[in-house]
Amino acid sequence: MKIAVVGATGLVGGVMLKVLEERNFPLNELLLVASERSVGKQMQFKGQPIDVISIPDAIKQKPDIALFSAGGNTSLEWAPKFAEAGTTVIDNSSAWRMDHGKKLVVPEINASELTKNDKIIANPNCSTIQMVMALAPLHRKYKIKRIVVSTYQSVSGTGVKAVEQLENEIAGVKGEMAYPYPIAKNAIPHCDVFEENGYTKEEMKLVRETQKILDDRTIAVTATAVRIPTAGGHSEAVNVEFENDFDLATIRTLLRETDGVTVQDNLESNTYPMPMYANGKDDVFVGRLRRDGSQPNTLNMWIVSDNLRKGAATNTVQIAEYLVNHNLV
Ligand code: A2P
Ligand code: 11C
Repeated sequence: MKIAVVGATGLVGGVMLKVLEERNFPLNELLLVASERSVGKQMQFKGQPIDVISIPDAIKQKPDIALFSAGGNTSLEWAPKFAEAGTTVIDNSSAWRMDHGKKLVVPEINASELTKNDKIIANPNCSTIQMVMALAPLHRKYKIKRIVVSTYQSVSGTGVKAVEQLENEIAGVKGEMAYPYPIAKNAIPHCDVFEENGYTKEEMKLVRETQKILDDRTIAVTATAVRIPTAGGHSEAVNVEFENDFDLATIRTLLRETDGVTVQDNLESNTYPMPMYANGKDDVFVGRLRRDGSQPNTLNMWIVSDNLRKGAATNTVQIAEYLVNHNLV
């Protein structure tokens, strides 16, 4: 396999390289691709130096798969050109997610939809991935009616500049601002841009992407997305109403049996998921499972995951692994 990582010098690109290395992805050639600014720089993969190349140079080399994390505009412009050259693109930006002809894939849930004809495959948003990982097995058994989700999102979701803003503020150093306000000692109810309906784009991703991945437009979703001063790992308080009644013991069993989900829920030992411990791990951690006594068939839960791993790089690499293992490239 010849694999290209487009956006290799970025935050998610760097984690993609780490994940490819850790999982020993079956590749015999790796192309590291970034903007013209980075062409000629050297990066390391498995201890070997590799020169960063431009997108046009990468297309000429016709990689089998290109993992994209270079922003929505780069994807819109270049993913179709890779696809024309025969490359399968797995795109981490929001550019193609809601496109009718494109699959939006969390491998544990819907990779079986993929065929050889899917040349541009979309990777969902981090907040959506961790939520549907925990909800998909419950939806299959009890059928979800409505989801109310509030997020507590790490600055790493915004990018390097935001991580630097938080570090500078903690160190008491003046620097560039990625947010319109300080983030240290603060909570900013504003992730991504505002849409005309008064919600942020991040909030609407939780609505639209969840319905698409779970393949059920009848699921009602409403979201509030908040940025908090954590360095890695998004958290979510999720209130979910089912059509059918459940018992908590079965919910715990279902989640324990779900690949990629770890239940951390023991009140006696103060065990519950936290971003500090989810950071750097690939699983989605679920805890604080409890019945919502205010209405029937409703569950409260707390979901935490590393937004750069399962929320981005790991999920993208898992899609690539699925394609390779099923001879779809
Ligand atoms: P570069 O480092 O050369 O700017 P992040 O999400 O952390 O900001 O990273 C974005 C990634 O996307 C970087 O690797 C960046 O490369 C890359 N990138 C941004 N714009 C382009 C572009 N027009 N063409 C190719 N790569 C791009
Ligand atoms: C955040 N979820 O934490 C965003 C980052 O749609 O791919 C990823 C944005 C996206 O702000």
